[in-house]
Amino acid sequence: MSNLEQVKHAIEVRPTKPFTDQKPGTSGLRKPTKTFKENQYFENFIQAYFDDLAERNKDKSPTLIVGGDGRHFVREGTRIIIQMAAANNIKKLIIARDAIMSTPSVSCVIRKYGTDGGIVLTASHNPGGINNDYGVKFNIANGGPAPEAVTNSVYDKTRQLTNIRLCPTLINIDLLTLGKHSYEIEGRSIPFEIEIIDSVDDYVQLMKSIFDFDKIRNLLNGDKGKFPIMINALSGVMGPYVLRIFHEELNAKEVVTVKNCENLEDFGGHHPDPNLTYAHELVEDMQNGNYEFGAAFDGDGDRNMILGKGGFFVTPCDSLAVLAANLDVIPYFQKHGVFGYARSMPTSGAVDRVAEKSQKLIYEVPTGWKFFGNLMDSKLISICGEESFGTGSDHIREKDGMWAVLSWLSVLANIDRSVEKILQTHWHTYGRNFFTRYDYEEINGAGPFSMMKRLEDMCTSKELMNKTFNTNYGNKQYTVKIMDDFSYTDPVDGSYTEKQGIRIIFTDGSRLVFRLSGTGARGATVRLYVDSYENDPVTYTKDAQEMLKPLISLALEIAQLKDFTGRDKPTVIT
Ligand code: G16
Repeated sequence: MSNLEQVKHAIEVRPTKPFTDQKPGTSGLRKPTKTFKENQYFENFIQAYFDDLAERNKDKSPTLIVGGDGRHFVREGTRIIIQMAAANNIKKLIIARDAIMSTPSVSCVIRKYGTDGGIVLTASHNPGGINNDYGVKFNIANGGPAPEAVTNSVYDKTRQLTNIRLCPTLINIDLLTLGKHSYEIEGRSIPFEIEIIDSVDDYVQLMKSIFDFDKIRNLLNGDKGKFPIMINALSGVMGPYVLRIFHEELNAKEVVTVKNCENLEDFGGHHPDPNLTYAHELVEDMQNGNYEFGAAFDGDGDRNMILGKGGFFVTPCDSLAVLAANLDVIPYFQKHGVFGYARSMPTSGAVDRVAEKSQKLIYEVPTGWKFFGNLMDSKLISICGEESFGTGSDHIREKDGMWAVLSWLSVLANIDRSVEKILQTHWHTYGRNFFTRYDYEEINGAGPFSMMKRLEDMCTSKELMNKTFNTNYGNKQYTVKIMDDFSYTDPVDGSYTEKQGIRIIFTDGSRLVFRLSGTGARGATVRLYVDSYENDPVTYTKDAQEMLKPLISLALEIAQLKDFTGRDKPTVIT
């Protein structure tokens, strides 16, 4: 029942100074937490968003979802958003209990409640806490991340901002109790409403409508015996979702071992990025051979890492391809059918082979989940993924870690109980794309930018075209077929984006990609992606790092990476 408070809250217009550095990156604005907390930095960014929203909703007071990944300043940030929303003509905020909601869950509830969008307080896989990172990202009415047209417009407004609007007396809102509240605001013709929801409930309902939970329950602890698995939530937002789905809904406490399922403001010191480096605890747990399957999530629950028995690593590129090839085991796709597939440009071409065989469309988009939204809305694709540990489908408009795990368990329940065997069978059917990513994180100075500039110039001058490189590895030679700076025109709305990464494609189809990360909060992070296809079965069991050695050394030589960055090895290898 809605609870109307009798007090009238006044709107304060507070002067502010614009910042010049509030340009959102790959996925929202990410900065050190302290930056957001000082000098109304957070408030400015939110005000610019509300100004933009007002411009887009001239005849309407929007309703928004608000949630965050539980890191330091998420609860305080939510309280600031409440005060500012009331003063900015927002009709209603639907907020997760305790302000905690995974990114996929935000997307789920935007779609379920039909809201005009949402605000997600997260820096995703970046570490949290007062001395680490914070982030804000805006989602639109389809549930997906705001496209560049919106983020650019918000950015423009951040640079012209002169004041922020808020209701400072709107305090002590109970974020812990489910319910609806209304507040009278001076100068507003309609009350301001808040609803506190249990987003875990909504999300679990969605998962139960997609997957056959009985089948997954039977895999875990059924007629074929126990199938022990390990799930590590890295102290991010996923803990409550993991416990609810695996221990309650699937009733599999006995066989599903969980770790780090308490959501902590500093993620317990974890770097909540589910890769081989930062989720090493899961890798070590899996290496003991006691678990058939392992998975980890990132801070806000949209990324996932999948491991098989003994720590067998499934690259996110292969994960996407395997799921794409086996979607028909999932009731949602049996019902809705499978349209095409999509991947981000640096992601390996493994899913392209699945598309080719199944005669479905495949789209290659720039890095960033926002580029998949139009394709899903237009029913051009059903599943998409990125090498950065993101996999998802058109059930929502964000990548979805839990969805990927339940998809994998569905494949294991229906196809083969071994992750490694599923991969081997897949490679024997489609060939294998060997893939690796080298990250050189948080580099100070201009070096990375100069390196990219030089590579851009090389694209323009075409100086590498048709050039053959000999490597120090046997008689391996590579001839450059294409070198370009990736650009993309959205096939649905025609929007155009450029400078999305340098591609060097060789005559044998192998690819090198260089990009600067758009999610870091300090310094510059260089990413090098290497992708090479083999269809000789003898190679399928080989180690990716060994197989890719010639291409990696060639990449470092072409980019003169050490000279520009001062780094002689990456901080993370995937
Ligand atoms: C975000 C985006 C992803 C992107 C990733 C990596 O992930 O949502 O689409 O692939 O960043 O971006 P970059 O290479 O620019 O760092 P998340 O999980 O951080 O939101």
